[in-house]
Amino acid sequence: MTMPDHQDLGHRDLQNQPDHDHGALSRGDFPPEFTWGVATSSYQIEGATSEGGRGPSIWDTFSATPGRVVDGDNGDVAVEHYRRYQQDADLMAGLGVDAYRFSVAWPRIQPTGSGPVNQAGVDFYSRLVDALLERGITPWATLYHWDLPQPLEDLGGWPSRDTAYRFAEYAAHVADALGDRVKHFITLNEPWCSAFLGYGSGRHAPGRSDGAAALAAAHHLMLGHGLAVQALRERVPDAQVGITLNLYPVTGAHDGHGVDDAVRRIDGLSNRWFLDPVLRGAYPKDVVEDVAHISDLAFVADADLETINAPLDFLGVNYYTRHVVAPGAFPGTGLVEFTDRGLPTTAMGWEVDADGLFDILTRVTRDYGDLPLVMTENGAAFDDEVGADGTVHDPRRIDFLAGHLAAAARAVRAGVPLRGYFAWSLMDNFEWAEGYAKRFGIVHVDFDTQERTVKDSGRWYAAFLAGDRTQY
Ligand code: IFM
Repeated sequence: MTMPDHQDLGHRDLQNQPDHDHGALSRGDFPPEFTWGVATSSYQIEGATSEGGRGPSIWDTFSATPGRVVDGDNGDVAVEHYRRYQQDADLMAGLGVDAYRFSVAWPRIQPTGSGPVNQAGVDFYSRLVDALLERGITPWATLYHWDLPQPLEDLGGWPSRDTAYRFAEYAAHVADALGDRVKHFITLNEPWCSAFLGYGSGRHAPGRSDGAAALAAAHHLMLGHGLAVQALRERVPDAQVGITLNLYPVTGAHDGHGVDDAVRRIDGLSNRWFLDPVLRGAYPKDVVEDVAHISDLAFVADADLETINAPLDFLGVNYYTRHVVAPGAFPGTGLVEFTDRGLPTTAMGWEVDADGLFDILTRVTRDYGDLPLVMTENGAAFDDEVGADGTVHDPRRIDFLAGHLAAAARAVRAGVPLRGYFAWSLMDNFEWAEGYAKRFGIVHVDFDTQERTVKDSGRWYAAFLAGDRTQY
């Protein structure tokens, strides 16, 4: 099917598109130039944390702290991608993907977070990029997927303004080293997680629990993003540059009193707190009021929002589930409860809600305009096992992917300028605070032997990419 020019669709009702072609889906339901890929991140797959001059990151420190990660797991070995990147590039080529989204580990490029580059670190990513290009796979590099150099955390971390400037310098180094071959850059992955899980709830590294610090971290992450966009554009003028946000449709659990306000609050903090500065150059006023008892946002300096609002080539959207909310037990406090609706869940306990993908994509286009969107992550964890015959049957992951791709195709038909889709993840890996207990890969990894086995879902994705029409 051909993609209508999105400019013509600005006034269409994005929510009321007919759901034709129900029951079968193929790559042909997406625009011909659509990018199909798989995604990973450095700390989750590389291992070799002490090799090649890499410095320590906040995730090394956090994982080494008892009680922080399930089973005391860490990324020291992970899935040995640092050593096995050629084999992994072969896997991707076997799947038939167009593109690979990986992240560059800041502590490999600058072991202390500032100063000159560590050549061994640059060389690793250079070899990886070459391995991809040799196989016809387009590299998409994320600059920050959560592995902040520990020395920068020791100096204050993301709540400190200086970290934003260090990030821009690091971005410039990566652009200088890889920009001759890498033309797709994502500045940050999910700054909501870095800020609010890292500095607010303490569930992620560096494990701090301080609301004011979390808000400052969010601001400096976005400032770092804006500065990095400038650095990338100066050095790689033909680069496509974006940022990846984890976005959620937010729905009320019932129609009762206070539900609309609960929805507004969670949508504000989960989505608009990042979308509005990045795409409109302003913080949402209602959320500024919501958080006033935590922070006066004195860290927002003149012109910061202009920097954060740097023009982008695309917005990366990571989608996993919907938030369903209700007012909490203490009326008037603004506290909100997260509930579920009894839908099937993944091993993460997240409800499987493909319609939510349609809802969030159409919402972003309706509220923020025609910026191209790329699904930079979508996938599911299930308790996969290798069968006696050596295969991994994961029918629920196939259903998940097919259902979400169908929702994405529907969004395209509704006029959303969606340009790409990256399955999370290429292979099982270190799932942060969950350690190795949650498997998101379309390729299974035996964490003892490092053997890779393409799961049924990987075979399904390969067949889809090869043009097969599949039922969903
Ligand atoms: O594994 C993570 C990834 O690093 C960021 N997005 C969500 C994934 C699943 O939790």
